[in-house]
Amino acid sequence: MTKKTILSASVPTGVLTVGNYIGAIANWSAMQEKYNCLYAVADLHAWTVHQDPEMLRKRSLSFYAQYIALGLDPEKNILFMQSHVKEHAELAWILSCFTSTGALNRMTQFKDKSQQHAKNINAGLYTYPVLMAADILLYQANLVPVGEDQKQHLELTRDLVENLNGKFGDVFTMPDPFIPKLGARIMSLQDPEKKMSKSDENEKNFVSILDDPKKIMKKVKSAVTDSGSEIRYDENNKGIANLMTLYSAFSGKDMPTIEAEFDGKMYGHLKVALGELICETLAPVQEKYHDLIANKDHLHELMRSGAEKARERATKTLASVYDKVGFYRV
Ligand code: ATP
Ligand code: LTN
Repeated sequence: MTKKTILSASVPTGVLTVGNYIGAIANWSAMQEKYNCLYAVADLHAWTVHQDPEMLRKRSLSFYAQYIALGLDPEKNILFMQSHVKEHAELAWILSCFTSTGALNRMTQFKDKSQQHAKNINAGLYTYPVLMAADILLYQANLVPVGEDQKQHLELTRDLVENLNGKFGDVFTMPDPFIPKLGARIMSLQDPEKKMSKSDENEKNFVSILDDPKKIMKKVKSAVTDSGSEIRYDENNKGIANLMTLYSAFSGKDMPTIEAEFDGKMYGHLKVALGELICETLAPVQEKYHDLIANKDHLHELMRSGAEKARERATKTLASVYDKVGFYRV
């Protein structure tokens, strides 16, 4: 049986957080054995909001190295930089001609981000979901692991597949979203009502993959919790529930086991145990990251090879689309 294809990506803005790790990258690496996986650093998407060019370049390399340090094996997965495969932009153009402005107007991420970046509501921000559809369809992905917030973009992708396959025959594979279980949504440390976000301006809200142990302990210890003291999982107690979710994700223990472990103990005990667990887990990741980043030539080699493998598939899909839509070929 041929393996199914998985594609996902994250945008190199801000810093990768433990939220990204638990909600995305840990799931990605769990799939590397069973599926054909492609994971991109979506640098083209980054420019939908303003970027400092040098910072973007640095972050893109850093994200790529963090993917590997967090467990994505470049031998088992195709790891690549989106801008290294120019077919993404080319297919996005075609797809944009089949996407109605009405559909784009309904995208909640566009509405949210337009409010956040009111001075820079650019056409790229508007057509962001079309580029994302191109990312997915170029590789004929069957499954797309994404968070709940990206489901609407995937629906738009599915509508495009229906539309184009209806007009031109089977051009694209219909992708399904692959949404991890709800517990995997990590909330902000200072405001557990909102999700932990990697581009949050307040760095106390997140633990970054590259934070040093002192910082991690400090951030976890100062996480907002309610005034109670009992360590019980209760969705209404968002602060403590979030710390328990993190503890569960990092330890692999379920909630009853965690409740038993902290029976009769205080919030402070859980915070210290969680902080230490995160530090322990991230120590080898950071070590690997620093080794990788010290050898840029090796990383560039991996990037070139990833892009080459990605391009092999992408050119096939794009050629077939160009044929179907009637571009003159010689
Ligand atoms: P930003 O806040 O900059 O928009 P983000 O932190 O939401 O970014 P994305 O690039 O949108 O990160 O997402 C990368 C992946 O990480 C997605 O699959 C997303 O669902 C997942 N992810 C992001 N934040 C969390 C979180 N707090 N908990 C669980 N998963 C998350
Ligand atoms: N929009 C996504 C990142 C992303 C993506 C993709 C995810 C860009 N291209 C293709 C899955 C498939 C996000 O913000 N998480």
